[in-house]
Amino acid sequence: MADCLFCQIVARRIPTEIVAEADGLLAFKDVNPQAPTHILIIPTEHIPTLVDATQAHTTLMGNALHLANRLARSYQLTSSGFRVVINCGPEAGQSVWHLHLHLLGGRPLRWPPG
Ligand code: DGP
Repeated sequence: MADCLFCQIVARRIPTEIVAEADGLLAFKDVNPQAPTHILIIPTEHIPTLVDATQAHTTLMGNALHLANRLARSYQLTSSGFRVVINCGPEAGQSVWHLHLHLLGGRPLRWPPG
């Protein structure tokens, strides 16, 4: 999608600190980090929101969680803990309409979120 920011990142048209690429997924550092580790995991395919993910995306979504697991290990977050978040829709604060998982860690994370 030409007008999608994250599709532009997938196409390498916007410079980004990419940390992993595998299984139809790209992981890169969030430009506005909310924790010492804040990584976004996106499908390279344009899927606007979690609501648009279908049964055909089951493996992709499983791989996204597995990549979050792998990155949490490589950023040494597993002992202290970490959070994986998908904001879906306006009231959840979704601002980029390309499905993404946030991997957050490296500081205490409050619950419930604001
Ligand atoms: P959300 O609010 O859940 O839609 O999260 C979108 C995230 O995307 C937000 O934490 C900031 C991040 N972001 C927005 N634009 C860019 C960008 O150009 N590069 C990178 N690396 N992250 C971006």
